[in-house]
Amino acid sequence: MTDTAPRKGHPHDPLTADEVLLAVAAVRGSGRVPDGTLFVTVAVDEPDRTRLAAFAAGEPLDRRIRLVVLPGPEAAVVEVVVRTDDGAIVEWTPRDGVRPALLYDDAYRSILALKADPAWQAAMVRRGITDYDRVQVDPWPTGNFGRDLEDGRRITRCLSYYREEPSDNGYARPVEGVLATVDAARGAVLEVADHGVVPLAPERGSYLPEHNGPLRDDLRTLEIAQPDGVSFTVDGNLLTWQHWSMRVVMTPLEGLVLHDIGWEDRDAGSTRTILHRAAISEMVVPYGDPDPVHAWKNAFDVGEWGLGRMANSLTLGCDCLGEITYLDAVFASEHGKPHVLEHAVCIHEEDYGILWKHTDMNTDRAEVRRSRRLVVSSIATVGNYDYGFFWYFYLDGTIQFEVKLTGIMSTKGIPVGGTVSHGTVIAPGLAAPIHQHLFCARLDPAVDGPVNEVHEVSFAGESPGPDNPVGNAIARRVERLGSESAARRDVDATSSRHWRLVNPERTNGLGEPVAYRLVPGSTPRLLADPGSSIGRRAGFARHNLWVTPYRADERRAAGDYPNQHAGGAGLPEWTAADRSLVGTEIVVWHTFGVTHSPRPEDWPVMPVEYCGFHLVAAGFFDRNPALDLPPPDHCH
Ligand SMILES: [Cu+2]
Repeated sequence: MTDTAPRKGHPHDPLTADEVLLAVAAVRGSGRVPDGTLFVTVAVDEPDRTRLAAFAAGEPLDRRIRLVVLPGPEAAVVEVVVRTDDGAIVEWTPRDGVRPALLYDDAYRSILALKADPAWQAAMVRRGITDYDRVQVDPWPTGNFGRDLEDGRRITRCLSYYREEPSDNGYARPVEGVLATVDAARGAVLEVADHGVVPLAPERGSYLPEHNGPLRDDLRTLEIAQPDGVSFTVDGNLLTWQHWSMRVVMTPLEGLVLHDIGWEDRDAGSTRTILHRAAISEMVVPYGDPDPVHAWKNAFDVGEWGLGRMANSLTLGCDCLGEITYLDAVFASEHGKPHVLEHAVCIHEEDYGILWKHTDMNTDRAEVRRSRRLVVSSIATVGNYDYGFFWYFYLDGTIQFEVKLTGIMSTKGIPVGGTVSHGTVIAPGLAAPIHQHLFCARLDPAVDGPVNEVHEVSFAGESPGPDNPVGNAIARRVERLGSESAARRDVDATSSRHWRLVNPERTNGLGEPVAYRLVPGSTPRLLADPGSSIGRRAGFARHNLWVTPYRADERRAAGDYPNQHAGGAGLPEWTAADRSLVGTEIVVWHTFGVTHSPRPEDWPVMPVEYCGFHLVAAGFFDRNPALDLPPPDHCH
C-alpha cells in the first residue's frame, strides 16, 4: 500500500486473511529462510499499553503481524514482526535452542516413521497385532528428562492404541508397554522401548449412540426463545451487553482473549475499565503414575499445542443452545495459508435463576429480579481431552471464568482383574492414572485506571477478651502484596482467603478505594515434587496466585517455549527479581484447576467437570448495581 493515511479500525481488530498472506510473503520474500519453512503461528502483534494509550489519544497506530517461523528441523525458531502498511520486516529475532508448539507436520511425520519402524512393528506383533492400520499412534510433547536423544531435536513420545474398527474408541485399548521416541522434525525413530506385554482390554469403550441403546425416549423438547431478539450487540469484535463492553479475539495459542472489559457508567456517560486483558496464559496436565510408560506424561496445552490452533467449529443446538451469535477466526496453516475457522466463538445469553429477591413479611410484597448472563465461549480438543472455556458476565458486575473439562481420559492397560497403585480401574483391563489439570489465567487489571494493587483478605476468629467479651468477634485481615515474592500465594478456604484488585488512587462514594475481588474456587496446586522435571517446568502451578508488574512481553506463565524446556521459565524466572508491585501497572496470574481422581463414571467419555474463579465487584459500586432492573414481565 502507498496510502500514508492512518490505518482505520481498532488495534484489537482480528487477524485477516490478507494480513496472513502479506506477512507470510514478507518472510518468504526476505531471502532469509529456505523453501519449506513452516509457520508456527501468525497473529496480530498486540500493541502494549503505551501504544494503546497513544491510539486512544487519537494518534495513528501502525498494525503489525507477529510470526513464529520454523526454518528447518533444528530446535530453533525465528520471531518476525511485519508492518502491514508496507510489508516491512521490523523485527527478526532468531531463537536458538527452543521448540515451538507441536506441529501437525511433526505429528504426521512421527506417526508415519513409527509405523514403518521394524522395532515398533515387532512390538505390535508380540501383541498379536499385524494390521498396523488398526493402530492409532498419539504423538505427545515429550517433556525434558535430560537425555542425550532430546538434545537439539524436536522430538515426540508416541503411545499406541488399537482400533478394531475405525470408529472404535482408541483409548479403550492401549497397546500397553510400548513407548517410542521419534525425531519428529526428521521423521526418524530414536527409540522403541517395550516394557512388557499386557493383553488388550476386552471392551470397545464406545460412547456412540448406536452402541449404547436403547436410548432414552422421555426427554421432551426444550427450546430457548428470544422472540424480541438478543440484548447484546456485536460490531466487528466489539461486544456490548447491558453495561458491559469488551473486544473478543481468538489467538493461536491462548485461544479466547478478551480485551478492554469495561462497565458503562450511564450517569457519568463514560465507561469504567475493569480488565485490560484476560486470557488463559498456560495450562498443564501432569500425570501422577510412576510407571515408566506413563511417568513422563504431561501436556502444556497452550504452549505445546495451542488452544486456538485446536479450537472447534461450534454447532448450533449442540455446543450452544438458543439465539447464538458466532465469531469466526482467521488462522494460518503451518504452510502459511490463511484459513477461516467458522463459528470459533459462541456468544449468547442465559437465564441464571434469581439475581435478588426479598419478601417483605409485613406487607407480603415480594420483589424478584432474574439473573441473566452473557456467555462468551470456545472449545478446544487436544488429543483425548476437550476443554470448554467460558467467560460469563452478570447483571450485577460479576465476571466468572469457567473451564468445562470433558472428553476421554488418558488410559493404561492392565491385566483383567488387576489393580493399580496411582490410578483407578475404570473398565475390565483398563485403568486411568491420577492426574491434574492446572490452568493459569493472566488477568491484566485496570480497575478504574491502570495503577492497581492486590490486597490479600482473610478472616480469623478473635480470642475472647475485654474487646470481645462473648468470643464472637471475626477479624478481617488485609495485607497489601507489595512485592513479587510476597505475592506468591495459595488458596486457604478455611480462612475464606481471597484477593482484592484495588485502585489506590480512586475512591467510591463511601470513601473507600474501588476494588474487584478475585474469588478462587476449590482448587489444588501442582502436586509433583518441586525438584522433578515437571515441578521445574510447571513452576507457575506451584502457587495459586502470582502478581507481577506489567510487562507486555511477559505473556505466558511457563515462558514462550515450554515444549522440551528444562524448566524455570516464566513466572519463577520473572519473579526472582522480586520487583515492587506498588504504584505501578500490574498483572495477576491465577492458577486453578482440578486433581482428577478418575471414576468409572468418567468412562468412556467424561461428563463435564467444572473449575474456575469469579471476579466480584467489591466496593466498585456504592450499592447493588442491579436495582434498575425491571421486574420480570411474567412474574405477576
Ligand atoms: Cu482429567
